[in-house]
Amino acid sequence: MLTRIDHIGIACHDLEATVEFYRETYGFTDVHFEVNEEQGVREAMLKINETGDGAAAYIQLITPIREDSTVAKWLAKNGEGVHHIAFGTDGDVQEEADGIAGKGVRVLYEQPRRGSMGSRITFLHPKDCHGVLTELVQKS
Ligand code: CMX
Ligand code: CO
Repeated sequence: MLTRIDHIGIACHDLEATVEFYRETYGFTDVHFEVNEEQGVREAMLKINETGDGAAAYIQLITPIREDSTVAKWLAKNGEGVHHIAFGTDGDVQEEADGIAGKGVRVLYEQPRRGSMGSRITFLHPKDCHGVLTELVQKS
């Protein structure tokens, strides 16, 4: 089952400056930096809240580390802004993806890949989701 918004992915040009904006403006001070070579991004996960069941929601700021990164292509076309939304799953992300694929939505990866903080992630094609690139996340 999809149980929550895990994060909103926002593409930006200057990661440090954008982190500073979220820190200064909203007081989101809990930040985790990571490089994901496979995804071609450097990212900052800013924690928004901590719910009673231990789940948290995040803002994921992403900036490309390579020119052929999908995020570099997206930024060149659209400029900075909301790039994707991510739903958290309470169980196996592949099972969730298989169920969604069975409804005719293209899942981008055959097997889940590594996401932030040891999570397992996969993506649904934006053209099958009314224009929204959608990620599924299983926490580690
Ligand atoms: N949101 C909505 N629509 C998008 C989109 C996005 N983020 N990215 C691309 N599209 C649309 C484009 O606008 C384009 O539409 P038109 O044909 O109408 O112009 C169409 O999808 C094809 O786009 P493209 O620029 O040719 O891009 P590609 O097909 O090469 O790649 C996608 C698109 C979704 C397959 C690719 O971005 C992808 O594999 N994404 C998943 C991985 C990812 O985004 N990683 C970064 C985040 C990592 C993380 O969250 O940890
Ligand atoms: Co993401």
